Amino acid sequence: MRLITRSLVLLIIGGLWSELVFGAAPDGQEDICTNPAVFFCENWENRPLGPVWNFVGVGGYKNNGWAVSDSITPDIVNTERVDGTKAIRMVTGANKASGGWIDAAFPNGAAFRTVYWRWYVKYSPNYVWSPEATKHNETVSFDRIAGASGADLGVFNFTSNMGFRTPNVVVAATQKDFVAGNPAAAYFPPNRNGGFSQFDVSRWYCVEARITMNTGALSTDGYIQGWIDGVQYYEYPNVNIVSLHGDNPTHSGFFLASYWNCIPGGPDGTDCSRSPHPEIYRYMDNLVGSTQRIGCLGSSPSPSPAVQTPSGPSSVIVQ
Ligand SMILES: [Ca+2]
Repeated sequence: MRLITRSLVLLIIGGLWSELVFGAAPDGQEDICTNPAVFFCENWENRPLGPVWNFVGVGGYKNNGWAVSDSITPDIVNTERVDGTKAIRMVTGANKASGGWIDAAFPNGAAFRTVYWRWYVKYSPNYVWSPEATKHNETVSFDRIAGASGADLGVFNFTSNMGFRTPNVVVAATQKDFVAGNPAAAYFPPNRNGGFSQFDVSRWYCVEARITMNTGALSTDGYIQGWIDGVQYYEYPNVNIVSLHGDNPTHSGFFLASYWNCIPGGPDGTDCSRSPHPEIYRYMDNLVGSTQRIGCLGSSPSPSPAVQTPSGPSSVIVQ
């Protein structure tokens, strides 16, 4: 599943940012960023236009700054936005598998068993979905023994797999069923409120994932929920999310990918001769990480349901 090889270098510069905030959030961030439960914010408003490379490692309010893989893309644009004037444009070049990734460690070295994270996403009018996997965003989770030099145990959120456009709220390449050769069991597709068939192009969506890691490597006390435009389409209590590299896995950062798996694949899914596509964009804005439900801009989200009927991902047929 995970075809990106990378050496994660989390650049942390700058000083301490005051948590004592009154009124509007600093750096032009959205108001919810002043909530004590919110630990991460990025809406690109205090970032320069052009390549993200321009501000690699530069932090801000509840933001440690980004590590960047490519000097050209992704970039900050003013042609699309949810708030303010700017958004990030994730670029997948014509007949390419990737246009670069960026990632950020949580401020103050924080790591959490449970994270909620919400962002807005919009696909360009010419966007096409991969016949294998269209990546999206991921939580970063390291091997607890090896640390940042070890394997990334993160889980992808709102990805699409096997040529189908239905987004799966979590795809974990280190989930036990995935490792055992049954990747569909780790997809966690929409299973509530009539399901959600696909993202359309040329419109913004508000998406939010809640991921509670399992405590034991093989235990099934993880919990997954997901919302699109404030509607809960995903509900998976009692699941195993990460199975390798020990007990008590945690989330420690966010990762934004432009990756698009090509067939037949080549060594890293980079031979796109049999899966040609144009240059395509995925815009994103208003990224927030929290230990509580976030909701969409201008909304008051309902709390997470307290009691749910157990249903593991293996019982769901992937469409
Ligand atoms: Ca913005």
